[in-house]
Amino acid sequence: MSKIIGKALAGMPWQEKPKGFDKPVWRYTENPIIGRHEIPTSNSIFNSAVVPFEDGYAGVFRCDSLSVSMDIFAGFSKDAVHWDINHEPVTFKGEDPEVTNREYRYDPRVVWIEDRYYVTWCNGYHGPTIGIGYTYDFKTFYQLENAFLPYNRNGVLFPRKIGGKYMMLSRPSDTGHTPFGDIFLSQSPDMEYWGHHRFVMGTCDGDFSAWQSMKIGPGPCPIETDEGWLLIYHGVLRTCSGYVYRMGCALLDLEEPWKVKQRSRYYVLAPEMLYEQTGDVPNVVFPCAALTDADTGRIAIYYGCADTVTGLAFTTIDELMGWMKKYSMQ
Ligand code: BMA
Repeated sequence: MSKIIGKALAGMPWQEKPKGFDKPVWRYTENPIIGRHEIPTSNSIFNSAVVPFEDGYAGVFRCDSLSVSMDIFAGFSKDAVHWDINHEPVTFKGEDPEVTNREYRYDPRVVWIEDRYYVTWCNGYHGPTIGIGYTYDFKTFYQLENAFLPYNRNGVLFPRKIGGKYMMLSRPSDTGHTPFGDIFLSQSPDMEYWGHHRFVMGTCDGDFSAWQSMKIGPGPCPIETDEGWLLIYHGVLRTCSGYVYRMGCALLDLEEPWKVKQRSRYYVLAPEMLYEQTGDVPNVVFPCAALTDADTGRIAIYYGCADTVTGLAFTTIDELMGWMKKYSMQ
């Protein structure tokens, strides 16, 4: 039995694993939980992040508009299933308009660190890079300096300092639909200057684990456990009819999280339902957030489906640890 290190969250969404189901992650029966037109101007709502907030939940959602521009919107919920998403995108306060000027914003992650909620996202600044901001109330947002030079995507913060440093995973990329991508870790004393970059893990050559052979990228903020940091990530295979995005998991060392202790050879979730297989970009499951309950080891994963709608899936710490050990890369 492994243990999640963190808070209890008894009220988080949960459904038991269906009887006879033999995979480690199962979908919410009412999926998708957020449809594509849930706000008046949205073409699609997906790749979004949620956290516990006050007596309910808050989140930052990727809503592409009817002109198909990419932006991030705050939203609130009592039960983490039904969401009220603002009709206007997040605007950031900041000292330098060079930084706060919006080109495009997408694929947010949100995490509570110390005294506030940090938001990271893919931020257009002469190409994609990692934007960082924070909020106390999901009403007023403050933007910090971009973490890196372009080009980079999937900036994902750890929920606490490790060895006195803030830590962020990311996936250096290119200007387009990047045909490569490994996960790296960067460290910062102050959330502004990032360095001490470390390689975490890369793609898998050949067909040993083909679902993650073209590129990989971190998903939800890593989950602290007594055995290490549990990382849920996406992996991509290039097929003759396009990219296919699946979900996998890995276990990173608690003190030196660039060291991989365990990694799943088999994926944990793949596009199989119609809402994952068809949409603006077919065959994509793209995890960006997880709620966890330390008392029971339950995990609720929020993931984008076919770049169009948002899905919810469930697992437990023991399911993922067991799967990784049974179908290990080592
Ligand atoms: C990636 C990102 C994601 C998207 C995925 C599949 O490069 O742009 O936002 O979900 O491609 O299209």
